Amino acid sequence: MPISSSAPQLTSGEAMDLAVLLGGQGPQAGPNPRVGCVITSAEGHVLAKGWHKGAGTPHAEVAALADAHERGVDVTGATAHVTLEPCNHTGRTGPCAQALTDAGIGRVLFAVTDPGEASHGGAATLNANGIEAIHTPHDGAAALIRRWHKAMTHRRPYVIAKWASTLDGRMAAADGTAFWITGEQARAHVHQVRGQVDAIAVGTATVEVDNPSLSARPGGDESGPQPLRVVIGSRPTDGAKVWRDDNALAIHSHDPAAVLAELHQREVRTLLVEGGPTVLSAFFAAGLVDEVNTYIAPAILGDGATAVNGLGIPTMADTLRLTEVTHTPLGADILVTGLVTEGT
Ligand code: AOF
Ligand code: ZN
Repeated sequence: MPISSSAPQLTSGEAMDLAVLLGGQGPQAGPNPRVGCVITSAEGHVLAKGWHKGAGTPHAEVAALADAHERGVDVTGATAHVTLEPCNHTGRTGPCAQALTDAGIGRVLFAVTDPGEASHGGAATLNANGIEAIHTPHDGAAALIRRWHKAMTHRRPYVIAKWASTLDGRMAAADGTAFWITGEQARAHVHQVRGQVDAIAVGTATVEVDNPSLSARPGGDESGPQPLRVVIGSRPTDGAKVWRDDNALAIHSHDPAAVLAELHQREVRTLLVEGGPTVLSAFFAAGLVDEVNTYIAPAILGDGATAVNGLGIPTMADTLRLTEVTHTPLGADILVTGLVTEGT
């Protein structure tokens, strides 16, 4: 099919921007990264586009090649702009480095090197096949898979610690009641976040006291991908709501590193740790929190459990400070997020 002269002509940076936008349409949760691919002619005309829709579905490059094929577009000698280095392995699907080679692609620009133990090395394979594969770093492409990338390089899930507290840092009242510290908007936001992670962990005490369902209810009802429900600790919690179906897992260990090792085995890439204070504190003490999401309500309790305790920080100079901080008003409450960079 001839390319119309009115087709937009993109610089390689613009083609990668477009690949990032496409990749962003993929699911945030799941074992695989979000990846986009744009194939252009030597002049920068877009020939084909594709993105990865989740584990088990075609990778971005294969989706773009299928797009070209369906529309009868010849990609011989064309340039593929991919947000992640093409994979080099047969996992749930075949190796993209080979698919690009077989399709006659002339050049590959990729933004992030694949950290996967089995999947990395696609650039070397392409080069060996006589196809120039160039690493062209791109901030948007790195941001697209920031959590997944950290999980893969650290061989453990990316950990987000989440809690709701009063202005004086209390997660619950003295009698243990914790419903509801924050208002409706903040609670709705939590459900959005739950839909973007692979698993949610709480301790047995939280299951006993709150009997949470730990589902993602972004529109009020359970919908979209549901996280694996993980209960940490050894106390029995039979009959609790978390056990309503088999998308749940008990881990009889109090060691956060052991919990994460087990979840990594299960291809959990992002974990939301929702409490209570014992579990949250254990993850902080172990240096195994990557990100904090705190919903702060304009309320004061004066008594009751605080979210994080006993970190052994003796003086102000040693305060655990967050970076890349965001503040989002949610009704009367405020969401504060930030990254924990220490020890990473
Ligand atoms: C790519 N393009 O679009 C994606 C890649 O089990 P599989 O076959 O789906 O392989 C998963 C691994 O492949 C994943 O961990 C990551 O290293 C890479 N993902 N690679 O070339 C893509 N999604
Ligand atoms: Zn691939």
